[in-house]
Amino acid sequence: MDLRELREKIDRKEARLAVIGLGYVGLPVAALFAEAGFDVLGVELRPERVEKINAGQSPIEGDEPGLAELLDAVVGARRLRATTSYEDLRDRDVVLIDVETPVDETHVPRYQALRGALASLGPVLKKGALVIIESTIAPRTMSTVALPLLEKGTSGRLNSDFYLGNCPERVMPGKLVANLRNLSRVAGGGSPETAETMVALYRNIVRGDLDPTDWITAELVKTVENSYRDVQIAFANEVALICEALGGDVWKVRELVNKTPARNMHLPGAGVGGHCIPKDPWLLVNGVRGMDVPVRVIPQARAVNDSMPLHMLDLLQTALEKAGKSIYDARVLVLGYAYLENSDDTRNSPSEVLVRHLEALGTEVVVHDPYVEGYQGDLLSMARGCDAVVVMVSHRDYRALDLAALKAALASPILVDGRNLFDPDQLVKAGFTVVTVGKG
Ligand code: SAJ
Repeated sequence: MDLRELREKIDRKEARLAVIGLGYVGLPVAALFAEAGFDVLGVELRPERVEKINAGQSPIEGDEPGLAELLDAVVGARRLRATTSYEDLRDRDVVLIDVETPVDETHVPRYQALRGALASLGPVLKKGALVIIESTIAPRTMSTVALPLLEKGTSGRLNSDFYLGNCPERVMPGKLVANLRNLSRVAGGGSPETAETMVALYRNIVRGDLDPTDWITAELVKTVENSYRDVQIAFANEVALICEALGGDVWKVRELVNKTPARNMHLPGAGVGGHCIPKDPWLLVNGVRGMDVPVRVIPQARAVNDSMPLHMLDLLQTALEKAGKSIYDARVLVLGYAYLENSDDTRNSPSEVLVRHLEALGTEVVVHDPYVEGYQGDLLSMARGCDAVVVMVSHRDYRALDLAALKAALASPILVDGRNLFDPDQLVKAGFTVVTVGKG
């Protein structure tokens, strides 16, 4: 099968698709292509997930609007099936790869899952099939990792025995299906014709722009867009530290700065968590590892953002000492353990860093989070006898907090606000000592 024949099969929706890795990216993508009318096979290593999916149930935690119904419909219509066996991929014309691409504690990408998927796929890949990596990868990964592994596994050559593309995903927990349908995507092909074929394929599920390009551009776009956000947040955090030292109010400064055209100062805060923003800058930086490129701003921005949970600890320690208390034997209530407001996702949570350091000091820590298993419960009873409260996440639930009741429960009315969630005047009126990040 050559690319023209594959293109025709895609246009007739006769192309048989596969998705390797049925996680929070792969599963919705598989379901959307099945809903569009394709026969989709999902390959997933975890048998319990395969079983659940083949029963039409979503194994994905959290509230994902539209996913459960979508899955139930396409599995019921027998257009989506899951398996643990790579052998079943032999008749697939297009194979999407959606496996994890983490970076380790030394900020080096760990491609075990990606290498494993490619090494298993090569020997069973149908001649002339199109392989598309959707995972976020460091620039040059397509040419230095994916291509060699597929050439070896297929004993074939690119753009004749197989075709290869990179189409980075742009999903977000809580909006998996909506983001996949609506956000634009970059289709990086191993040839212009491959990129065009990718656009024709994704047009079946994507309403946003589909921009054909090459591998390196696709790899750069995804890692750059998240590095951009990380650097912007770090800038806001650094301005917050300057404002604290000068008696300024970064929240007011930001509001007035953003009145200037072409300014978009981001939100300072208690830290930067999640599965994308803390990781993708390191993937970008790794794209030029070993090359003589002076990469400074991006790593420094990571350092600034990673320091913010510790800055929260400093603000807390100072507030306690001013009240004649010692952090070492204080009891502290931490509000929010998720990495993002109104989410149950705790990956790379700034709160985890703060709690670990507080406990290392001997502080007694109580953590509340209305969305995270294990941290739910009655906030006021958790506040009883605490010497301070630290707001780490701006969950909507906290806006309705009865401040008088909170003050009555606390041993000392100290509140450190890492997300400018509360109006300080209201807190002072309620008798609190307030410290807000970015306010001197
Ligand atoms: N944060 C700040 N200040 C800000 C924005 C975020 O401190 O101005 C913190 C958040 O509290 C959180 C972390 O950064 O701890 C990440 O927040 P996020 O809003 O970037 O949410 P994510 O991690 O889910 O980012 C995703 C990304 N989407 C993809 O990778 C496909 C990101 O590119 C999007 O910009 C972001 O969602 C979004 O805009 O919602």
